[in-house]
Amino acid sequence: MLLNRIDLRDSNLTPRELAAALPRADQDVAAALEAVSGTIADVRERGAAALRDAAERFDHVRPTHLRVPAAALQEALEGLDPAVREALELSIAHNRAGHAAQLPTERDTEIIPGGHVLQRWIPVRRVGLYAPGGLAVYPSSVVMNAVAAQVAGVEQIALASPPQPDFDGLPHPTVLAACALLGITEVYAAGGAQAIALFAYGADAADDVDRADSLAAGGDGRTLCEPVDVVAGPGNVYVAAAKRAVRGTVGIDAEAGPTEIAVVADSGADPEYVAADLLSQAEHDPNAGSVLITDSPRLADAVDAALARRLDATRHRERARTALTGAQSAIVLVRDLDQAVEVADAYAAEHLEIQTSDAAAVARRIHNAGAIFVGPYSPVPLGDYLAGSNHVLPTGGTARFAAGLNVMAYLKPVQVIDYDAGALGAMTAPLTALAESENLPAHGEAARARRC
Ligand code: HSO
Ligand code: ZN
Repeated sequence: MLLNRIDLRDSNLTPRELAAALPRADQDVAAALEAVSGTIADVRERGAAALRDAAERFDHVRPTHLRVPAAALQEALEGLDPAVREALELSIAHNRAGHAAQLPTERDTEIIPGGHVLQRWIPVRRVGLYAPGGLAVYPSSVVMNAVAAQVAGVEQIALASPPQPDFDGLPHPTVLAACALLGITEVYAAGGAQAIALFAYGADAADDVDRADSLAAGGDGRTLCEPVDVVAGPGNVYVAAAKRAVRGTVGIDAEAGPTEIAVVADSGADPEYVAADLLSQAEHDPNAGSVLITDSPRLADAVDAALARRLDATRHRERARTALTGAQSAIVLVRDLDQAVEVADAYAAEHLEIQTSDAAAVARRIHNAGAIFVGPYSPVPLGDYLAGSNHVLPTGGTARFAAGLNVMAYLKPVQVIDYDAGALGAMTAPLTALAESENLPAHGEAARARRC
């Protein structure tokens, strides 16, 4: 057997015991926080000079251009494989449609005659997006991050991605090309915690190249990057730690952990589909989690066998095998679909597939998942690229309380209070009573001063 088995068919666990029984990778953000604090302080103090030193140390290249020149973005777009370009354009179009559906509408409520509260949704002005460049390069994540911000109405979008030794210290050309397709022109060659610090605190130019790049981009010739209001985007544990460190100075979307997939499947599911989907997320990372929840021991055996076969044939078999055989992956045997739903909710997967008869009805019963994929023809990789849904999703069980990246990450609900004299007059007595009860008489005086 490839995957661990957890047999819950005869168990009657409390919610806490159930959560502890389920497999999960742990990610020590607190330890990483210590590791990144020096880098963050250095970027805050020395700006661009610190970014170059950090790049040399962590990315093994000293970038000439920290701000990617417009010509490099254009060149990357021209060099992009036409099939990839077409696919990225399709992904952008689908995501625009999917995210437009998330936009909340302004609503005015007349609380009392003449007294209105208007609910507005105001986009943050400036965001910094991070696109990782470690084990894999993710132009699709550029699309996911940026489209949500663009649909939300964010005015200024900057993006950072690690400098690559093979590309002259610029970010990967596919990432640059994706930026060009999205109309993002402010791009930095910066990775890891240093990129997050750059966005949180901004940075001054350090040398003549920085100054020339700033002027060429319409800047003041002194500043490399202005601070942003929100930092978003996935990354490794150091990026997660850096986000934790700057949270409060800026808004952040979430701290991403290793990716994970759970599949709820019954005896009618196709074991090849289930195995292929479990493997698809395992290829991301040796720490990725793949979990099958099923009431059919026969399906469990068939999926395990299919996985073993597929694993031998797949390109990233080494890291996928580590992921699938690790303690974070398992087949969980349950009594019935009711228990399957209970287990899926307790696990709160980043991605949850439902491959059962009447999958839509089972999906409706789920409370906790970053995104839910219904039926045999909605595999997670469809959501990773083209479904029109966002693939930046809550990991590590945080789907109990957190959502995937969406337009709300970039919008602030602001209430606008607009009362006329009659409406204020009607509120003056109860307002005074409450102010006196809190021993704040000047509050009541502010209302009475209007004499209405
Ligand atoms: N499955 C990943 C996202 C991704 N997949 C990017 C391919 N590229 C986390 O949701
Ligand atoms: Zn993926």
